[in-house]
Amino acid sequence: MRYDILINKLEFFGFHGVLEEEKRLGQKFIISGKLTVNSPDALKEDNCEKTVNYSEVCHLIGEIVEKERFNLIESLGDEIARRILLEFPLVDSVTIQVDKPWAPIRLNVENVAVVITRSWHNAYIGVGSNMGDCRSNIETAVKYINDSIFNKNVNVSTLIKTKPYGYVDQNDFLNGAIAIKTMLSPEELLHFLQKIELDLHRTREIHWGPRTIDLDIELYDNLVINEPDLKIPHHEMHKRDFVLQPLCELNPYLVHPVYGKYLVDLYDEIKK
Ligand code: PH2
Ligand code: MG
Ligand code: MG
Repeated sequence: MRYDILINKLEFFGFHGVLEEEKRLGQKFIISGKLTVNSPDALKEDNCEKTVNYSEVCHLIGEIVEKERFNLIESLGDEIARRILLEFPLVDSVTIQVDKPWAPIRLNVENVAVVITRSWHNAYIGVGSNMGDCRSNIETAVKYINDSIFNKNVNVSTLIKTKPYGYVDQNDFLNGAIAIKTMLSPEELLHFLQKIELDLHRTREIHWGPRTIDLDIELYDNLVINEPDLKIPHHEMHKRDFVLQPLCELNPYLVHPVYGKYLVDLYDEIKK
């Protein structure tokens, strides 16, 4: 059962702001939020253990607003949303409004505010390596993904040795797939993966050429994105056995959002 918990106008005194006097004198911040909870049992059992205790959420918000310091109310709102998602696993999605009623703008204004939403998304990442110690490169990339404060539930498929596809004059690859729950947007996830590639000394000399690590977003929920530098689903995933085989091991009944077919069926088509 999915339902919403609303928190209206929690008041705190904090020291967030860009101006020196805001950091020194502090001011009032008012937080409101909507948490979407997914709990199969809370309503059936009438049991607080099976839901999200709003009192704990309010105290967590207080800790952040009163003890931490941000320049932007955007950053404050995002930190509150992120911490609620991480600390309350039954929350799927959270929207936080931060009001700053005393904002020093030398005009009469009732209030300025930001509204930030963060949610858990299911993403599937294809991983490949054919330079250096391939297994260790992939393990390092998985560690980066696991350690990120924006991800949870990281699952890695079996790693398989594959022949190079496309540009064939290069070493065999080690390939796999990684399933994650992430609160990063698709663009943020792309940048996060590119940063890992850079840290692992990925260079881009030959298109589709040898690489220490390649991390591609294959699927992100059932989203379709067609931007010059970001295509989801990965535009070649349905043709590649080294992508489909490990993905099918993790979840054969994922549906490709463009072709509307199960991955296991797409994999059968290219195996023929
Ligand atoms: N990646 C490519 C090009 N060709 N071939 C295999 N076997 N595995 C890969 O990961 C791979 C490839 C471009 O990303
Ligand atoms: Mg690739
Ligand atoms: Mg790539």
